[in-house]
Amino acid sequence: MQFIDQARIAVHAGRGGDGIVAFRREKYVPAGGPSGGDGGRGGDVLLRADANLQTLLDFKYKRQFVAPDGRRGGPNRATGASGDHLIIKVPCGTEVRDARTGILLGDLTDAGQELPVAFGGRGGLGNAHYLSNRNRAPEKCTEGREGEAWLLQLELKLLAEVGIIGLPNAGKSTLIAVLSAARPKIADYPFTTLVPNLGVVRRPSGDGTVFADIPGLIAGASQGAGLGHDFLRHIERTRLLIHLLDAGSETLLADYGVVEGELRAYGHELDQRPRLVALNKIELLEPEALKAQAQQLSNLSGREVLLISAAAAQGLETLLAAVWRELGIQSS
Ligand SMILES: Nc1nc2c(ncn2[C@@H]2O[C@H](COP(=O)(O)OP(=O)(O)OP(=O)(O)O)[C@@H](O)[C@H]2O)c(=O)[nH]1
Ligand SMILES: [Mg+2]
Repeated sequence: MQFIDQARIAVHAGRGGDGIVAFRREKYVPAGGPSGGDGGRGGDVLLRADANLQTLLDFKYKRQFVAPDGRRGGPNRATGASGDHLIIKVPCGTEVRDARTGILLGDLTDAGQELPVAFGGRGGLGNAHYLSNRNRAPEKCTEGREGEAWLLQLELKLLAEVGIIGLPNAGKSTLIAVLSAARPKIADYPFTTLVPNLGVVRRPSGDGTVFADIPGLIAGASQGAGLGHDFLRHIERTRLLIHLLDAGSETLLADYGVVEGELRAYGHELDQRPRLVALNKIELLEPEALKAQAQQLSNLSGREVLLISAAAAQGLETLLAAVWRELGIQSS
């Protein structure tokens, strides 16, 4: 699945309708006064958060959005119809910036939330407005104003509820592949994963929960080393992290420390995020050696250590049960 989490769109609100010049012409009314109506307002452009959308993919194909113009004024002081507002649906969690200045215009977090991004132009005034004692038959009217036009930068932070983190090669992509329909690249070299992979894992209730396989973190990721920093940003909104480690590593405790240290260094309270610790590739170890590794890691982390093999599909049910428990989702 391709995941686009940035898009740039141009929005143009409707132009106001023009005011018009008209005079009353009625039977038995000799000198009809000015009766030109005002133009209608141009339509606004609004963004609305929609729970059914998960990506900004649609904006790859459609990037220009123009709201309808207001209509011209009519005779008999009739005001022209206003342009309808144009509503653009975006996924929940979309941040909206002015693309030129980078200024944050809003953050659409909740379904149904709306953000006006371009206001329609005012309608022009009809000549009925210009009636005065000195001028009983004004020929003057004004044009509608142009609607606002903006270039917007949309950014969607991944709304994965569960992030899988760990050093390169820990088996994060293998795990998301075995849990979901995601088919990320898997290889025995570090930094195979360059952008987060999302996968939907079915909950016991039938709904899905989005898991994200985050590119490997290395020491210094929080300062921008490796690929980690960009993607630490993406896990800011996860509710739960699975810290995955390679059970066969000879530096297991140091491995654990590196990733935890990066979470702390990144800030934004990432290190406060609930997390599970899982040892992967357990099928490669003798039971005694595995027990020793798990015990040491449990002592260091102060957490229960889950034992899994993503490749051999072992321990996955226990892992998922722990995930649902942490998320407060009933398992069956
Ligand atoms: N034996 C064994 N190998 C595994 C297991 N899980 C993953 N691997 C292997 O470990 C290597 C790395 O797996 P990936 O899933 O690409 O690791 P990753 O954590 O996504 O790595 P990066 O994307 O580089 O951060 C691959 O060769 C996998 O086949 C496992 O449970 N057992
Ligand atoms: Mg990977």
